[in-house]
Amino acid sequence: MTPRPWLSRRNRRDLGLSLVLALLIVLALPSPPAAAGANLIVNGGLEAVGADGFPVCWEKSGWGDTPYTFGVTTQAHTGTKAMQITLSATGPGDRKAMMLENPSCAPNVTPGHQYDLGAWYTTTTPNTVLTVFRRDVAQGWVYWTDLATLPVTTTYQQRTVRTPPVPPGTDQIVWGITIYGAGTLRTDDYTMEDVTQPAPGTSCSAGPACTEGAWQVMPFNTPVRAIHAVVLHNGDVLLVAGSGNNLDDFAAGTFKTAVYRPSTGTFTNVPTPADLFCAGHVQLADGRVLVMGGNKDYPAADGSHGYKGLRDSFIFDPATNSYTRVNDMSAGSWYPSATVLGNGDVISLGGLNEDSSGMVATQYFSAAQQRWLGLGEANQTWSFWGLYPSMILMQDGRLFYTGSHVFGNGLPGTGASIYNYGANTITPVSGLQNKDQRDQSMSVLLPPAQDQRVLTLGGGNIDSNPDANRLTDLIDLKQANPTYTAGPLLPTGTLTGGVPQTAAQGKMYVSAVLLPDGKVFETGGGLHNRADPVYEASMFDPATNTFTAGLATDPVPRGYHSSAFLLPDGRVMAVGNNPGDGSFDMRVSVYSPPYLFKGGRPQILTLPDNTWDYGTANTITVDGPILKAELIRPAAVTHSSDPNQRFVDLPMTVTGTTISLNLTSNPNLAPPGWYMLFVVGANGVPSVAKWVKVG
Ligand SMILES: [Cu+2]
Repeated sequence: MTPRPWLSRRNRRDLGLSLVLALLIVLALPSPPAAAGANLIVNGGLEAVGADGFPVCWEKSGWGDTPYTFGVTTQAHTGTKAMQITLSATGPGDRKAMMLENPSCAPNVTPGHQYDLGAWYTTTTPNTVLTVFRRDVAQGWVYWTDLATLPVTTTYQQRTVRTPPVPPGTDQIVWGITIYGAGTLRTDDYTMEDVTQPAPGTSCSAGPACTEGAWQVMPFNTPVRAIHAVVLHNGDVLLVAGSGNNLDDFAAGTFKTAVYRPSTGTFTNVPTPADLFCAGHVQLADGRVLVMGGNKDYPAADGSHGYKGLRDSFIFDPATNSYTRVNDMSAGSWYPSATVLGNGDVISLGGLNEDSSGMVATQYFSAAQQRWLGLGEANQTWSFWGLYPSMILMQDGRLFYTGSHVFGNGLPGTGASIYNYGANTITPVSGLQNKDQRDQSMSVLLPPAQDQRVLTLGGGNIDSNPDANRLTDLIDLKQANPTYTAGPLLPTGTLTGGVPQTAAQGKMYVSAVLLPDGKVFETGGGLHNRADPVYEASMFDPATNTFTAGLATDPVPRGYHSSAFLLPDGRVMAVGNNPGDGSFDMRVSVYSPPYLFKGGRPQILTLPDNTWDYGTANTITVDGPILKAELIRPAAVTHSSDPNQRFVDLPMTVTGTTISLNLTSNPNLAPPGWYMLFVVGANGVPSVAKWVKVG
């Protein structure tokens, strides 16, 4: 290849610029190695822009005196933004659309791995080139290589090119497209994927991330206080604040919702018709989200009343990003539960009523009638279930109240029970440890749902405010008279983000996320009422009933009003934190579990039919050996409560790379709705999900 005279000058210029930017912008964020199979580019679609109107995590780079224009154009490949550079003459010098050399923007890479770099572009000059820089642990940012010249095209074309193996001592790269001839270049929709296939028997080469996973804090914030999070079947994430625990916003009638698109890092604000702060929410069978109750009033300054529950209810439609009102509930509901049943109906229990007393009705939403039944139409026990009671649907249609709840003591008696709506009975369940210190514990139906086992983790008590505990409890709901048994203690955490503490720390406000490899990721939490975040994360294995301690911890504290949930690409997203000083953490963290550092991910190549009936076999094709397949119901989580989270095993019939997946005939094991379909390769690495509609 002919040496290009401008190469050395260009590199010098870039390094100077990068130093300035690094000083101005860089936060000391942890830098996880690359996660295989996901798009590693932050803001690859260029839709998220900063105050200057330029895409977040991108920069205008280049050198020389040739006149040029460099900006954002609406003539995009997708969305409404692309970068456009026009150079008036051919050299000397160039202009480059480059990724920022900033730890939270630059993609992390693993030495020895190869990556496919892709971009959509138009160009009127053949004098363009895809250029890559690498961060050398010893030398800092250095030029690495030019990978491709982009042929002239007036309509958007995609160019994808594979890197050579990343040199030793490299931890990040940035890349972009350079124009050095007279003409106009537009670029959009950048992608980057780890395509390394591990040699048989080769272990992970990503260092600590191989066993701990790795967190990355996104370079943007949520525009709303993310108290409620619902993963939608189009891959977006609904984030609901309502008044967001902010009295001024409540007084002003300022209620907020935003929809986050993980693939672009963009947020869409959604008009919010009522104060949905501390409402309930659940996905309906068609993928719309039923939102119920919320906040009618904050406590009176004179103490004459506490929080009051709204009766309002809405359906959020991901197709239009809008709320539509349905009929009112039969009682006000602040902190209500929401569980979808095998027939697609929804039961809501607990919370505070319109007069701030305990809500004792069973509120029942009929899917067929698309309305809440009146009090007299639903079976009633007139029992108070507490706030956000965790009510998990059992395979026989009954609801298991796990004892996880929000605020203060547990319910009288054993603190856990089984509720039979049809028979109108409540049967106590014994064995839950320390039931009055399980405030803001979390309960999950363990993978697979067919095993009918529930794990309850941690908890505290905001009234008596002891140190939160490390207790866990396990129960097998297949037993005739199930009782809880003590599980292993949660691993100890730290209070200061890495500095070991002498005291063993437990946690309330804990999050537990079902992962596609069949394990449960446990993260976040705090030691006391809206105070003392605990930095600890672990992996629970339902097959052995043990925790693996010492996983990477979220750099952001995640206490009251925080949530963590699974994204369709196999990563975990965490939002929210609302400590006692009334502040709210708007940062977004994303966790890549250890399985994303083990090289090639299996792919679901075809899914001929994504609407599955109960008891049917459904064919997919994949690109290699598959260990297992499952459906995971997308999150609808708030306050450590997501009783609908479930992992439904799909027994397989394998014929080479054609696999027949058998869906259970029991709707109580997989209530109707949209699910994420994952396949898991022989090395325990899951695919990216495809969406399947059940029922
Ligand atoms: Cu709340």
